[in-house]
Amino acid sequence: MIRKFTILFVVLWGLSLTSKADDGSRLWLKYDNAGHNVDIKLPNNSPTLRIAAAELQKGWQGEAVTLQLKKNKKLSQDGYTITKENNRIILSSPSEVGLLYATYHLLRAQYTGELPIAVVEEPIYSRRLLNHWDNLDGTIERGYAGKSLWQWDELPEKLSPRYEEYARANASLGINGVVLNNVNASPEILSTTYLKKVQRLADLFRPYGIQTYLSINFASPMAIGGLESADPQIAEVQKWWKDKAKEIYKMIPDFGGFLVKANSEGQPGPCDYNRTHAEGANMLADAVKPYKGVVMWRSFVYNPSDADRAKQAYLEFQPLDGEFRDNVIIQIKNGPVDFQPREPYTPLFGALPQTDEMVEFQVTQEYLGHANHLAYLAPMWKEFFDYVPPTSLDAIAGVANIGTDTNWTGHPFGQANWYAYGRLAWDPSLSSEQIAEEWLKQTFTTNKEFVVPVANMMLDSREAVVNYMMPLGLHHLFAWGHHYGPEPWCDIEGARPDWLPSYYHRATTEGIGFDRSSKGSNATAQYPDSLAAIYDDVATCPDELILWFHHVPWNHVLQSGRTVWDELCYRYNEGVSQARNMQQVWDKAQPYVDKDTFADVQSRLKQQTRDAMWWRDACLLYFQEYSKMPFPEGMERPIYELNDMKNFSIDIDNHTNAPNGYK
Ligand code: BDP
Repeated sequence: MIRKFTILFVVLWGLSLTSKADDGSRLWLKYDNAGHNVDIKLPNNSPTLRIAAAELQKGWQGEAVTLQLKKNKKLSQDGYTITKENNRIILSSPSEVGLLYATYHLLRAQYTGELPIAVVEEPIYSRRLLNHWDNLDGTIERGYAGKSLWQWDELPEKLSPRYEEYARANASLGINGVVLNNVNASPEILSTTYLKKVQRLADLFRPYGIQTYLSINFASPMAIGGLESADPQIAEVQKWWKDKAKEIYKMIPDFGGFLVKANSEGQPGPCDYNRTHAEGANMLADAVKPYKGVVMWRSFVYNPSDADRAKQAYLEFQPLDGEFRDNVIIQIKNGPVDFQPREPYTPLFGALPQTDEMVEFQVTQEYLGHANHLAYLAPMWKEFFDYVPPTSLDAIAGVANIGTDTNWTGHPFGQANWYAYGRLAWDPSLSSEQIAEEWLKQTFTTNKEFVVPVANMMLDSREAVVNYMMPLGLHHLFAWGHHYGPEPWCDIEGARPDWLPSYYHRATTEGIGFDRSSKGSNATAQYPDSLAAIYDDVATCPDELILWFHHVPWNHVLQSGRTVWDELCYRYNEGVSQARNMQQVWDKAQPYVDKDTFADVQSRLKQQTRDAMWWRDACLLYFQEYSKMPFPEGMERPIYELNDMKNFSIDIDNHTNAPNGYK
């Protein structure tokens, strides 16, 4: 239950942040109170409260502030109130970290022009996590903003100043847990050598209210423990994990727990020993239970031989409901395939009434143009919450988009996705628009000549990406390997069929789309009855998802009144126009933005528009081979030949894994 009551006193602070050169490194935390000495009262001098005081001293321009620790039966631990008494602002919370959150609330309000005088806030989830897919060698799986923040070679002796900045940014949003390493986990992370490094980071994050978690490799007892098996039913294996947990908790008493990718994409797991996911998860859960740790067990599993990939997580996990320990949380990707620009929600949500569930969003834009495309993702996450009530979940995770780049996220607007994820993890009822505006005002300027059009551009951007990449429920048309450009024709000998686009689009001269209705794979039956009926019927399935759930003839008439072929042409073109439009909006933003940031975004928008045309031409020319239908009247024509498109490729820069140009 989220309790929330805010009275806003709107004041125009007229803060403009453009006077200074700005390399993006300060994120949305550009506090500057011009040396104003703030009168602050603290209940004690703990590290957390010292951070709160320092933040206020750095950035608060208003009256005196009192922070008070106070039991409040109506508030959860992280909750807080903000009130005003006798010319003092009173921040009150049952916990120190709640006071830190209240501090950030106050500072944010100052920049968004709304001075709160009666606020009651508490987060919807007690676990709000960021997952890093960082490898121990410094690379990041699906990372597009430089290398890993964690300087494993220097730890535990040396601490990069960025760790503290990172913790601060997370705390300012209420993110309170970080998984440091990739789900494709190296067993080494559990070695004593690495645990000492992890301990150092955990110590640093603690005052910011951040708990540390690790991804583990299920075969660790073999890889680093010298055992011959990792079978969860073997006593020695169980003991190994218990001993490991003991070692970890001795070093990190508030360690959060384990994140596990098991029996997925080649990772080891309990199924290697004919055990279930529940047996594997429970063994780990038992090991961390005495210390209040949790196991976040991922449901991202699919086998090449089995039926429809979109059905597999449900098929595997739904029968296990009721078998998991109470400190296991099943971590489920928002969509049933894999972080595509648009997917329906994964039907496993709501199908495990006796098991804790959490959603995994992807903040890094693996399938939405990497760090080159502007795609503001709050609307995508809100769309998920339209179907899966936030209160039905027990926790939330987002796969981070940050790295060692000076501005943290590569694309300056990537910061907005980190910000939006954190804000929604605290309060999923916030609107995409409010979050965009908050971020813009704190990051650039409060001037509404800038904020209004740029927020609108952000709000349309994800739909633009869907349009020029994969409209109407198309999915996974990506080029082999890098998941950046289009390759609907991709066919690699010997490749798993469910890693090839044709598995998903199923284009023939008859029609296009994946029949997941009751006449096909029957994935629709995994949804609650009312929704299943809508998705199952080609006449009621929304156009946005039609090719996800149905295989339809090219001349099938959609709800829009157009044929599938015409609608595809229309949407791909719409996507290109939307990208072009973003360029125009951004040009008008020039007076309000640091010169280098302006040029950087401008150049990325050029690339985005070129890519949009690449996507449109590649997909339409390819599908036209099957539809054999002409482009609709009045529609802009492709400027490439299909063969050009087939030979078109990009270089992936080894360092950032980001595409850096065309060949
Ligand atoms: C896919 C990524 C792959 C990840 C996998 C996962 O392509 O790199 O390891 O998901 O989530 O989206 O486990």
